[in-house]
Amino acid sequence: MPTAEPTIFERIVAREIPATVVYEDDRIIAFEDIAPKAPVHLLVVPKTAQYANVTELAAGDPQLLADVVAVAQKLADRYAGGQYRLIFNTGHRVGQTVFHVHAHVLGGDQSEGTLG
Ligand code: DGP
Repeated sequence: MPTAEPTIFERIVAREIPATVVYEDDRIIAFEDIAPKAPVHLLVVPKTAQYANVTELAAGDPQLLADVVAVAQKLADRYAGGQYRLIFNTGHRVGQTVFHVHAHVLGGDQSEGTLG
């Protein structure tokens, strides 16, 4: 079976390109977004490249989705006083650019930035 070009997030998981990693376990990695849209802007990413978006992840591995949410909460507790927005862009028309499921964790003063 032909293999697709690895996504940028697979290359971060493989340490082929650098990132500021703030959390990692056997199935999930989290790192700072390269273009932050809020004072705290982290990406929580399942290491598997199997799922392009949150709908696929929810259908294919609901426990992994629950674990992504738990990691988001843990990171928000650590970096954003426990208050945060959790965003899964789904589809290029709403701004999804990396088709490897990931959660944006946005914290800090909401007036300082939005995803757009
Ligand atoms: P989305 O638009 O939902 O597909 O979000 C993709 C995010 O990934 C976007 O906010 C920018 C971030 N991003 C893209 N390339 C890199 C990279 O090489 N390193 C890091 N840390 N973040 C990246």
